[in-house]
Amino acid sequence: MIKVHCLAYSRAIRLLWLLEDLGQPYDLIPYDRTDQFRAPDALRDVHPLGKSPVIEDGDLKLAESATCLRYITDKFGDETHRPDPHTREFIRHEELLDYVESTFAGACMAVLLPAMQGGDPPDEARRSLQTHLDYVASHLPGTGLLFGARAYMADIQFSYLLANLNALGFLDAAPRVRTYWEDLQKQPGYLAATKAAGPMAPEH
Ligand SMILES: N[C@@H](CCC(=O)N[C@@H](CS)C(=O)NCC(=O)O)C(=O)O
Repeated sequence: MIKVHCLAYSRAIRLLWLLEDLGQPYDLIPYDRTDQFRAPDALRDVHPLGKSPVIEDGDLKLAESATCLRYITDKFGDETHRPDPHTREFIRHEELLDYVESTFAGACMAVLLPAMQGGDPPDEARRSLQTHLDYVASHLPGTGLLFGARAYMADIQFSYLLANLNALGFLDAAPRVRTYWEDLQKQPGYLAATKAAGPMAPEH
């Protein structure tokens, strides 16, 4: 059974969403945040970077949520969380799945970190975020999720950052992205994962 080292309010909840969708049991190892909202030292005993998620499957230990999502779909032969490999949508989905942590997360953290400490994000960071939110919106159809009504891995990957942006009001100027986030929260896997591990974002 896959072991998921899951910090509170973290990207690890993405993996629980996928595992819940697949009906696969998992061993959830929960960690509380410190008073500074950091990972506890115990996570450094699990992985040198001391971050979450980390999964263990037998003697394999993996970090990076996008890699973990791909590992889980491949392990269970799942074909329902990404487009058919013979289609153009397949590589677009791969691009978006990688974009979330490689590029979008940096733009999000530049506003989230100051805001979480009660400060005002720099104008430059706000402008950059808006560029990224417009870019995300450009990939969304008129209604629903990125590739239809069901969540693919890229949708799951977006969820954590959108939860945190929304909690601090940063989706107010991006109405299409906000309805996307509202639709993501109706997905059964999201509901099951947050029931198991708590919300993706703290209340502010
Ligand atoms: N790119 C990594 C990011 C991992 C990461 O930064 N995790 C956060 C939680 S969402 C963490 O452990 N933060 C605690 C800390 O840095 O103290 C991924 O996608 O898994």
